[in-house]
Amino acid sequence: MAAPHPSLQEIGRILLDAPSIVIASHTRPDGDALGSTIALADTLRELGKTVVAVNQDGVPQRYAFLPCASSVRKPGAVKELAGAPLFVALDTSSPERLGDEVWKLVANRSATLVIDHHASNQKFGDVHHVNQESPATGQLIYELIETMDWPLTPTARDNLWVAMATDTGSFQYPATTPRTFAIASRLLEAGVDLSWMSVALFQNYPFRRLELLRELLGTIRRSAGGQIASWSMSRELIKRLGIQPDDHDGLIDMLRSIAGVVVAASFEEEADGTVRISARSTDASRANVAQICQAFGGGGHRLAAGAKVQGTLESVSERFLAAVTQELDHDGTP
Ligand SMILES: [Mn+2]
Repeated sequence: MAAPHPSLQEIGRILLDAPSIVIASHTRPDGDALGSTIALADTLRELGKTVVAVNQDGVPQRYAFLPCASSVRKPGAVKELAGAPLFVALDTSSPERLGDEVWKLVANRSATLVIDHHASNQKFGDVHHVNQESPATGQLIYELIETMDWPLTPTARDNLWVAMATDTGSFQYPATTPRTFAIASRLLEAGVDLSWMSVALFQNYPFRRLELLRELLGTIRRSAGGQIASWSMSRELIKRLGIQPDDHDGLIDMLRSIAGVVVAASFEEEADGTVRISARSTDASRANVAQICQAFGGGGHRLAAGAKVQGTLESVSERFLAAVTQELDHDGTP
């Protein structure tokens, strides 16, 4: 295969040379995971390749509107794979995040190609294109398509828009660059229906999301002199309201957007006796949440990271808040 740090040209060549390809992204997929998966799969199919797109958790209701969403299957629904496929893992920093069933499906793969933008990427494949400067994996897929002079299909266009719009927090997060806007502009020129897209993405939530928010607001905790804001989601609450994992996508931004907050944290009690931590930082120089979450067995980006930790809601949140407080103290600011 190619050099350890292959160019997009080399990545494109590897994809073109593969007789068949399986593309997957991380469990509990977000807009970037699904958008890049569908966009790359559709582009390669347009080029005549045999492509299977999978996600262990399938496509959540929130993203069912994505063009060709139904082309992403759960691994169990894939009956047969032709030969030894090239396996492409998108937007996924560690092998565990793909899920066991995906690895089982690609047991006879010829090689693993990783395309990602997480700084914490563990380089678990044979060939890696990891660019942590990129605000979204979708932006890397666009660069690949442009570099290779491949056609931009309407499906790829719309899915790349969703990938970039969601992972940049509607083009607001610091990783958003002039290049991001240049690509967004090209996607709009190519025909993205912006108002339809915005309604589908941000103005079409189920009522239970608001019911959840009402409850979460009652659990808000501020610590470290208002520099940390957090809330907790108990199993009981999740069951009572019938909350789906994607129902609270982005709600944590409400905590992050409070004046003076450096770290926002959300704690979610899981059915398996673990607590899922989501953390956001407003200032990477004061609190790098990827680093803090790594100490808890997780990972992510400097400003957005997470972990899954064994323990009760109370014990895990106490430990995590203590670690964040220490990090903020360490910085020397009161
Ligand atoms: Mn991403």
